[in-house]
Amino acid sequence: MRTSRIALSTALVAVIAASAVGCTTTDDTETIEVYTPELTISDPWVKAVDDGMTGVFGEFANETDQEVHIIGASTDAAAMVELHETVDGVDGSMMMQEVHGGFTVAPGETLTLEPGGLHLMLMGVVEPILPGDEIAVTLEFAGGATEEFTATAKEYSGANEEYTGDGDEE
Ligand SMILES: [Cu+2]
Repeated sequence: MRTSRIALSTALVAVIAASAVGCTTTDDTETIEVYTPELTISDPWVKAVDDGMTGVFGEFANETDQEVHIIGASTDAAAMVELHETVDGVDGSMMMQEVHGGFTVAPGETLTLEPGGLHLMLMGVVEPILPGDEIAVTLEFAGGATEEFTATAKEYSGANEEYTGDGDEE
C-alpha cells in the first residue's frame, strides 16, 4: 500500500507541474532569460542641419516592468552623441549641458526628448542632414544592451540653445 501511495502522489505532482508549465510558459521563459532593456519609440526625429550640432527627439516609452537606463547613444551621422538637458543660463538664455548620469525611464513612464528639453545631441555632423533624410541611431543601455531606431529629419527653427560644454561648439 505504501508503495502505491507514493506512486500516486508522484503522479499528482507530475500533473501539477505539467499544468503549471502549460499556464506560465511565458513567465518561466522571462525569468530564465537575462532581462533586456527595451523602449517603445514614437515619432523619432532629428532637426535638419548642414553641419555642426543637431538634436534627436521623440517619445521613449518604457513598457517593461523594470527601469531602463540610457547611458549613451551613437550614430554614423555624427562624430559623437551626448545626452543633453536644457537649463536656464545665468543671463536668462537657454543653455544645454551633458547629463552625465544618463536618462532613466521608470516602468510605465515615457521619456520625452524635445527641443528646449532633454535630447540626444549629435556633435560633428558628418554631412548635411536634409529634411526627409533618415538616420539610424543606437541607444546604449546600462548593462551593455543596445536598441537601434531611425530618426526622420525635419526642418525646425526654434530652440537655438547655446551649448555650455567645452567641446568644439560654434
Ligand atoms: Cu544639446
